[in-house]
Amino acid sequence: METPLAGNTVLVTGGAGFIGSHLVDALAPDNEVRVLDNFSNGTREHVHEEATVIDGDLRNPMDIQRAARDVDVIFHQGAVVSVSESVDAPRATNEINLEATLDMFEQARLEDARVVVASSAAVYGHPVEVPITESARLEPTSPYGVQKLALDHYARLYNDLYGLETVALRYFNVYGPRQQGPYSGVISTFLEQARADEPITIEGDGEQTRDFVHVDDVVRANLQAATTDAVGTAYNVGTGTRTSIGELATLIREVTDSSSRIVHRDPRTGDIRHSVADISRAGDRLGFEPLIDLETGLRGLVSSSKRTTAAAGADDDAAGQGGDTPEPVGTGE
Ligand code: UD2
Repeated sequence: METPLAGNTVLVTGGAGFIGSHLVDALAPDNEVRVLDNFSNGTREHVHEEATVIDGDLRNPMDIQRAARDVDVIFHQGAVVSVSESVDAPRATNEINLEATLDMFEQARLEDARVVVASSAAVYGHPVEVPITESARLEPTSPYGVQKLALDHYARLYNDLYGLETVALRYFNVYGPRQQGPYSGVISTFLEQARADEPITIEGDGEQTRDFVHVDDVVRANLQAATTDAVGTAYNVGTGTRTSIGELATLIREVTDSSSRIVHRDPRTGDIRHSVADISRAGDRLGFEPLIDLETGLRGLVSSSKRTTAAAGADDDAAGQGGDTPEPVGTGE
């Protein structure tokens, strides 16, 4: 991937996680990369070998201080990404998602570093209309969404009040290799079901829509945010294309060549009906353009997990065990 950022010292928090580890892969060839992760959800094997790993906790200001020393750019991806966990524990998740972000901003001021921070489509809650622009109503429906909204506002405020260079990226439904953990998102759930020839379970009527954006496009948006002059604001990061969950189920059956049945169960309580990004601000000011359409992304995902499975099988064979280890599924920022 073409990297507009080179010769810098950068910190990626959550750099062992889903999005963070892909970002590290893109940055490592041309930059000095540090990763701060506590490996609660991240995976050490996913961290690029040239990155320096700091096994630390976002709740510990000393770890933040150590990780951010002399950096030029901080990509703050580390977070508790589970909406349901935030509902169960608003206070504890706020500590990680919001308070630690404030510590990160404070440290960035001392270091005079730019901060690109992971925000979320969760800031919008139930949208009044789609596609959603950045100036749409902000009414989150979960503590997670409130935490992301607060950090998104703080990013703008730190730019306004203190001149800190900040950019908040509001991710829509991100998917791609290495998505893992108990809170995995519909694409990895459907892929697992299709591969196991189990029924693909649609929650509700399947007419609800989402904007699925490939992690490589999300990485591109981060790199553009790291070099843009248009700081102090938030950008939607999606594709601008809406896909219904029913269409997704059919597509996943196709790309996996599966004969799984598609079944319906009860809708999720409080589910967002339609969500799709208006990406014109990111297009105009960052030059952001998503390059991977859903079908291409899903086909890539299927073949990359086949390669992972084959490699794991070969390793196991070498150890005399045989075996079949699928790519783990889940989410992370
Ligand atoms: C996404 C983000 C979340 C938050 C939220 C804000 C992911 C993984 N999550 O949640 O972090 O930002 O947006 O609005 O990107 N579904 C099924 N069958 C399944 C699983 C899911 O039908 O087995 C449906 C589910 O009911 C929903 C849709 O698929 O309508 C997407 O679900 P999701 O959990 O992947 O993501 P979402 O949009 O709720």
